[in-house]
Order: sequence, then structure tokens, then C-alpha cells
Amino acid sequence: MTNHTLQSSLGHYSFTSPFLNASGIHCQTQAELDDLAHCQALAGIVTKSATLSPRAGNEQPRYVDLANGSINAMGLPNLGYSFYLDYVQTDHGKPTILSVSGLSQAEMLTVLREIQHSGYQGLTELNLSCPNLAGHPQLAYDFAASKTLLTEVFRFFKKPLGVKLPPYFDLNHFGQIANLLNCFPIHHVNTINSVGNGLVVDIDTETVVTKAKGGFGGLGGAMVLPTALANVRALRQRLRPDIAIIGTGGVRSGADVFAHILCGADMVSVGTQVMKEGLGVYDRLAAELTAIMADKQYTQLADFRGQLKTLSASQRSSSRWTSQS
Ligand code: IRO
Repeated sequence: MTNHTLQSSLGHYSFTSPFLNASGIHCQTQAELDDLAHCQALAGIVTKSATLSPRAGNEQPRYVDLANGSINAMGLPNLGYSFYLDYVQTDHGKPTILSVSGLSQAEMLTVLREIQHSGYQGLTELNLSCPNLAGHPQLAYDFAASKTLLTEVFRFFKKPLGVKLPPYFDLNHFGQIANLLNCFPIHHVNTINSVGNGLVVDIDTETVVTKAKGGFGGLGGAMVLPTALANVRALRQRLRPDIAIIGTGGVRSGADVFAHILCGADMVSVGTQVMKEGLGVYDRLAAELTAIMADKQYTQLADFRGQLKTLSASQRSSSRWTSQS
């Protein structure tokens, strides 16, 4: 295809394509991050969510591949925020998103203060949705607590800050989280984190498949695609237009990337499929997305971003008629 571009942006940050890694995937160690830096089809680097101090994470097994996705109970293993803050302050030839978290609101505030006081000028993302910490509920499911935290954060944090959200399953909750985020100078939302506290059962051994939390863990991959698309779409319909959206969840093909963008995603990140296929996945996704765009005679992502159509009454009845004829 000639004359097409996959050029993307998040606010004022430009990317050569819409492709990011999902935080937590191939982004914990120096070697993994360097692989991301050298992966040409990957437009930006997202770091593993970092805490104040290094963490070993939960016991193994803590990530299991499934036919239709994955389950994980990693438990926030990371090298501590200062490693990642150093890493993103070196030029890697592409934009970075520094993901941070914490076991308490106080810890999150401390890490964000350090970033504010550093020389880092790139994007930061606050993970409000880690599903795998025993005894620690996902903050973004508590709207009042999220509001209190963000109020405190934006008293001092003046750099571009996004938030990583868990999936929501109720139209009222989409409205509540959007109304809340619309009150703050949020740079972007990244939706969705894994679907929390699924349970996979191996009937041969009659056991769960991951060790921590009695086998409960976050679900990702193909099985969460419709949930991810719903969250991208519902938030795009409710958030201020200047809040960008990173669509995450369930991407296996260029068609899935196309669907995320059709729902309103500015960028798209890939998690489980990188675990299954390796970093070569991004070249394949770019080729598949480009082929779909060529077929539809779209030359840029803006030609179809957010343009998802719903079915009118006449379309519904005519398609019923067609299927019956
Ligand atoms: O268990 C993890 O480390 C983990 C995190 I922080 C997250 O945000 N999402 C996820 O599925 N796992």
C-alpha cells in the first residue's frame, strides 16, 4: 500500500505507530527493556509498574498461558522505581511511559514526588488497578479513594500523568470513573488492566494453575477482548476529548488493533500475545493493520478512529431479513 501512515500520538507525544507493550510484559529488567528499545515496530516503551523498593513478587507459578489467553498473579515484581526512572532518562530513540504503583497511597505519592523532582520529561502512568496483591483492593474500584488520591497527586505533580484502569462492567461505573477523571488534568487513560480474580481449573490434577491467592489471578488475552473494547468505547464516549486513550487487552491480530482504534483508542498495547509469540508480533500486527486499511482505502488511523457504528432499527430488521432469506 502506498501513501499510508500508522503515525500516532498521545497528547503532544508522537509515535511512529500505535504499538506499545502492555506494562508487565517484557519490561522488567534492563535486558528486556533494551529488547523493546531495539524492536523497530514498537513505537514506545512502557516499563513494569514500579514501587518504592524492589519487589520479588509472588511465588511461582505466577503466569500461565491458556488456549484463549492467560492468567497471572505476578504480585508486582520490579526493580524499584529508581531503576526505571534512570532507564527512562536515557534516550532510547522512542518515547517512554514510566508506570508506577505502590502498596499504599502514601507510597504512590512518594514515588510520584521523586518523579516530579527528577529531570524526566516523558509520560508517567499511575497504575490504579493491580489485581494481584493479597489484602490490597484495586484502588480504581473505590471511586472515593481514587478521588482523594488524585486530588493529592495533582497538588504537586505537574508533568503529564496517565492512569491505568481496571475493566468496568457496569454503565454506571463507566460514568462514575469518567466524571471523576474529567475533574483532573489527566493526560491519558490506559484501559484495561487484566480482568481481576479469575480462576482457572485443571481438572486432571484438580488444582488451580497459579500459586498466590489460592489460584485467583488476572485474566488477559483473547478472552478479554470484548471487555477491553467496551471499556475503550465507553470511556471515549465519556472522557474529555483531550484525555487520550491507550487500548489494552485481547489483541492478537491487526483486526483486533483496528477494532480498538475504531472504539477510540489513540494507541494500542499488547500483552499476552507478546508472551505467546515474542516481539516479532509487532511487525505482523503492523502488516495486518496496514492491509485492512488498504482494503478499506484508509490512509491514516484518524480516518476511522472512534468511528464505530451502532445498528439502527432499520439495519437490525434488514439484517434479520437477510439471515432468514
Ligand atoms: O501481578 C502483577 O504484577 C500485575 C500488575 I502490577 C498489574 O497491573 N496487572 C497484572 O495483571 N498483574
